[in-house]
Amino acid sequence: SGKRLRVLVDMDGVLADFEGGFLKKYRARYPEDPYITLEDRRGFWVSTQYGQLRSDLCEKAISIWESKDFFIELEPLPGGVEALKEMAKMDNTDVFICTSPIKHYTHCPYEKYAWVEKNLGHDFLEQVILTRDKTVITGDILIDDKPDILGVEPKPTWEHILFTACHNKHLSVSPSQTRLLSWSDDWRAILDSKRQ
Ligand code: UMP
Repeated sequence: SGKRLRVLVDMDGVLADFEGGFLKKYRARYPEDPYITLEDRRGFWVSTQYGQLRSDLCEKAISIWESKDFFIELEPLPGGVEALKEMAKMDNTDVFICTSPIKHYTHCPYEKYAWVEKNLGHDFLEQVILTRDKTVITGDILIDDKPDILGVEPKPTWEHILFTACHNKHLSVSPSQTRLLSWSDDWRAILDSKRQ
């Protein structure tokens, strides 16, 4: 009953395995350099933690996701594609993929669309929102692995559901913050709790 539910779903770290894809390609390209295991990842910004490990590693990390084929070759995270397809078929539910492209725009925006077409199908391209500021996008729920989602709108319409990732799993978040531990977790109950 009532109005439609609008669900915004982040891409990197929620649908696509950014961290796993990064580490694999970083180690292949810089085999002599130190790296951070996924177990030891802390903080949203990979480049910041690599820069703390050794100052030259910040730009080496950035070189990985600025490379051609980085974003298109990311593996889907377990259950994400299936969950999105199911969500999109639900009554009174609108699903959008809401993702921030990097500013080095040569490959990333194109490959994000190509990833959606490859993994979710051509029709799902209608649901893609590329934005560097998610606070200006209206929705009921935003499922995202970034702990702090800030922008020009101080009161976004959506409730942030924190999707657990290697970099945020140790964070103690506020009691009011809901987590989705993985796509095996009860995302349907979270959606239902937001329906009027
Ligand atoms: N990203 C960086 N630096 C990092 C980690 C990620 O620029 O250290 C990029 C990858 C994604 C974007 O394109 O930031 C994050 O987008 P969202 O997951 O917030 O949509």
